[in-house]
Amino acid sequence: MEHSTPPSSELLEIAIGVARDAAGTAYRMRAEGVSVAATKSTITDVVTAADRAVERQITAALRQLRPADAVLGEEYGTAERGNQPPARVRWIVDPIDGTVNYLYGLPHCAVSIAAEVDGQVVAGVVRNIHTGEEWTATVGGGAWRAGQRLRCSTETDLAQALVVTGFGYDPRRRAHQARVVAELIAHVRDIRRLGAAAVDLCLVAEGRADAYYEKGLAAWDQAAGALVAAEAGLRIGGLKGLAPGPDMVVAAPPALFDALHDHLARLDASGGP
Ligand code: LIP
Repeated sequence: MEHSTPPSSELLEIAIGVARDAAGTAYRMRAEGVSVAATKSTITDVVTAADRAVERQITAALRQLRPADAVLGEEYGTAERGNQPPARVRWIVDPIDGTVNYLYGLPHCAVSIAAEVDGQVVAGVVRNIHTGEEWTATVGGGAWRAGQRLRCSTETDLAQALVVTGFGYDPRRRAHQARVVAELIAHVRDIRRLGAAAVDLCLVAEGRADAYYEKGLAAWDQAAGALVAAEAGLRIGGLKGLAPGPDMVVAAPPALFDALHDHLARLDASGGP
């Protein structure tokens, strides 16, 4: 096993370089025209040829740069490592987060790459494929975009909070999530459904919305974005003291977290199908 691991700043530099190339490929493939290559959990859970090509490109680049590391990607899962000893560094990759937006040409989708050391995410980059906006963070090193250190919203009143959320691909789960939104919407400024968790978390990190929550996220949807959000001052958690995860990810300024949490718990937002 690798004894010393590189500083998170070095892992971030690797992630940024790989993400920029990958976003370029995704952008070019979109311009050439994309279509649904296959569906996954439901008929609306689509994958395009670009999702697969971009993930293969990212995995190959990371393999080249850091052969001993593990890679977990949305489309191919954990990349094969032969009989190598366990890796201390694992890369968590969403080649195109917001695939439905990507398919429809909506400019809210991104390459998301996070570096995890001994189980803790220490560096992450989220790069919007269309706009080129790039959010980065390292643990203790802050969150950044375009050379600016990011700070989350200072809103303290939930009734004036702009809240971002999302819906899964399973119609029964969507119905449950819609019931939660139907109740919550009377207690907040407004709701936004933008369609890419990684970018959603980064927008909240820089105060372009006040808070975010979603049920059903996989590690690759949120690993990098959640680090950017936490380093910008947001509190990240699940419900009822649980860690953020597939059941629920809530990201809110400390002053708003409990109020939002309590509504979501009351509405059983982490429950349902
Ligand atoms: C998407 C998430 C989004 C969620 C969608 C989907 P994908 O990830 O980023 O927040 O609402 O249902 O899970 O499938 O585009 O990688």
